[in-house]
Amino acid sequence: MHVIREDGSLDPTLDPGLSIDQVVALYKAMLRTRIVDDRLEKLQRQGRIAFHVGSLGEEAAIIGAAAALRDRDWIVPCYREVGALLWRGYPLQRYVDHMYGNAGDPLRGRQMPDHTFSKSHRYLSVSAPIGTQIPHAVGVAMAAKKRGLDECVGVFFGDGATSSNDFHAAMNFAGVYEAPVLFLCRNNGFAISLRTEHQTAARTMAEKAAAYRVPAARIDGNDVLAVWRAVREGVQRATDGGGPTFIELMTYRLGGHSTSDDPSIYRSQSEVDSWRKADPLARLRKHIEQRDVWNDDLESDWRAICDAEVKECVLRAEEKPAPELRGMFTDVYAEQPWHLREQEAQCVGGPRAKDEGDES
Ligand SMILES: Cc1ncc(C[n+]2csc(CCOP(=O)(O)OP(=O)(O)O)c2C)c(N)n1
Repeated sequence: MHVIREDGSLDPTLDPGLSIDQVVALYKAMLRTRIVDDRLEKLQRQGRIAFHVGSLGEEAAIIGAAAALRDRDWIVPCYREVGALLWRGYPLQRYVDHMYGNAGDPLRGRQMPDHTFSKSHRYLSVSAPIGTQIPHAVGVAMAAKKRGLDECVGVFFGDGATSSNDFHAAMNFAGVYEAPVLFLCRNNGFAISLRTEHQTAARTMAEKAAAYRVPAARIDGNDVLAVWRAVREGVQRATDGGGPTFIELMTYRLGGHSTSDDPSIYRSQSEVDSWRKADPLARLRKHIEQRDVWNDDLESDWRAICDAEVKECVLRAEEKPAPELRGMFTDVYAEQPWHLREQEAQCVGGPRAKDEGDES
């Protein structure tokens, strides 16, 4: 399904009717996410952060879906959806602090970079094992249903995750109990280096939903308005008591799997270049330029604002100290057990504690 046509015009029969301000807000969020991504990748290459998993080329799928969910709906992410968290207003500084694992990181440097969470933004913790978040999402949805709450859950995962046990357990459960959950499958063509057609015999990911009697749609994930429309329809179904929806968002991972990956080993530059022509940002920009609400000046102003914002967050993050060493012993239990007290005493007398003292 396409809403924004090749020439930038909208298909009037499919236009979801967002205001022009909402459409521009989507574009700005997508561009901001891309600028953040680009800076984090450079910081990793410079050895200033350890790791980053980006969303280059998948911004429409991620931000379009986040925008179509309501504030009270839960997002259960994979690891590539920080754009959805930023869309919900999560402070960029807190995210950059997390990427540095410094004292400002809510996870105190104990998780991998890009594995953050925010309860107040209804964004569950990223879990690194593939597919494990999918049954969690169905559980959250079932809890909302049992409590009679008007809430649903959007769970993100990649095409590769549809080959995991957890995907099938979650789909089965959601189908049987009509859980108010949206399965948001970003089909970006790869599970790291493995192409989709090599990890599943299914022709589409959406057809897997049929086995569980879960209604499914397969749409252009690089068309942010098509994403918005499909996800909002799923939200409506869930809130009407119609249960789950599976949405296959067809897209392409323009960057590496993560900063630890070299995609040139398993795919050609010409393939990537051909997908660049379907860049979701270029598509949306064409549309908003046509409607006279965007131009080169506004583009460079917004880029400058985002660049300055990220730069400032990086400067602040680099000024912050490492998390306090004793924190890992003191914030685990309400009352510290004797063995942690002992370990804490040994640790704070050890060599790393000395470094901490030297720095302060
Ligand atoms: C259970 C498990 N097996 C293997 C991995 C290693 N791994 C990390 S990401 C990934 C690929 C996942 O691909 P997909 O679900 O398509 O998501 P994408 O990265 O393309 O967004 C794999 C195999 C893991 N994290 N967990």
